[in-house]
Amino acid sequence: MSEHEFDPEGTFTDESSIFGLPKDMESKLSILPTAWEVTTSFRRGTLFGPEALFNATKQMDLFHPYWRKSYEKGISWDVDFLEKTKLMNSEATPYALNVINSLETGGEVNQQDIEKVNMASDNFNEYVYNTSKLILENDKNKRIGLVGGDHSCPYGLIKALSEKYDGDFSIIHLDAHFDLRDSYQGFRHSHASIMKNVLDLKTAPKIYQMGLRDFSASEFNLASEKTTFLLDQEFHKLKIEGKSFRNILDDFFKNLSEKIYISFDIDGLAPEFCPNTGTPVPGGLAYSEAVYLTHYLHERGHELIGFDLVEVSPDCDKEDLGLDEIIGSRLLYELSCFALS
Ligand SMILES: [Mn+2]
Repeated sequence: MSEHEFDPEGTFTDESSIFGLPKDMESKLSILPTAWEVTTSFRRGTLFGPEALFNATKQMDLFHPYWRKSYEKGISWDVDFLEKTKLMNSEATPYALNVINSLETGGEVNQQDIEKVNMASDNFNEYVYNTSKLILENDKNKRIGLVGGDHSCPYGLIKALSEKYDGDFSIIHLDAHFDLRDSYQGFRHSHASIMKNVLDLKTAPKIYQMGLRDFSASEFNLASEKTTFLLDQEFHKLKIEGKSFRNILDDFFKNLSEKIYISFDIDGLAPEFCPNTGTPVPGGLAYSEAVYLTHYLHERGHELIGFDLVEVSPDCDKEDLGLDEIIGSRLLYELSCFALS
C-alpha cells in the first residue's frame, strides 16, 4: 500500500503497521519495540508488551480530538529491532532466573550468573544506544519512542538523547516506584535502577517524578537530594482537599525545562488501568489524568524530544485484547502524537 492510496478510515490489514499506518510511509517518529525483561523480579510478561500494544492499535481511529492529524507526519515500527531484542532477552534470561530463584529460596547465588546478566545488560544497552544514535544522526528532526519491555529498556535511548542535548532537558518519570536502587538483586541495570543509572550519566537531565508510592528509605533519601518529586499520597491529599489537578501540575512543574522526555511506567497508573503489570500498587494516576498531562505539557509549549512506555503486560491466558494493552495503546498514541506535534 502506498501513501497515496492510504485511507485513514480504512480497515487494518496485514500490510498495516502500527496504528494502521502504511508500512512504507515516511516517518518522523521511530518506535523501537523492545522485548527485554531479563531482570524482572516479580511477575513476568512485559516481554509480550510490544506485540500486544501493536495488536491493540488495530481497533483505534487515527483522527484524534486533540492532536487532530499529527499521525500524517508518520510513525514507524521497527520489527527487526523487536526480533533482535527478543533474542538477546532469551539468551540472558536463564542466568537471571538462576539468581532470582537462589535469592527466593535462600540458596547460594552464583556470582558468575550475576556477571553474565550484567554483561548481557551492557550489550543490550549498547545496542539500544547505537540504534538510537544512528536514527538521531540520520535525521536531526526525528523522534524516538521506545516501547518495553521492562523499565531498564530505555537507558540507551536516554543516554543518546542526553548527549545530543547535552543534558538540557527534563525527564518526567511516571511510576509507582522511584527506580533509584543502586543495583537490585546484584543486577546493575535492573528495572528498579533505571533512574539511578540516568543520574549517573555524564550529562544527566533533570528528573521530575510522580506516582511514587512504593519505595525504600535509601531511594527516598537519594530522590530528596537529586530529583524533583511528588509522592502519590501527597498528590491525592491535595486533590481530596480540593486543589485542582491543573494547579497541582502548575506548582510541580514550575521550573520544568522547555525540552522534555517522558518515561512512563504503566504502573504509575492506578492498577485498574494496568491489572497485569509486573508490580501493581494501589493508588496512582487515573488514565484521564495521564492524557490531560500530555495535553497540558503541550499547551505550555514543551517539546517532547523522546519517550518510553514500559511495563505494559498483557494477560497471556487470554486470546483477545485485554485492558492493559487497550489502555497502553491509547497512551502510546497520545505520546506519539505529542512527539510529532
Ligand atoms: Mn519503573
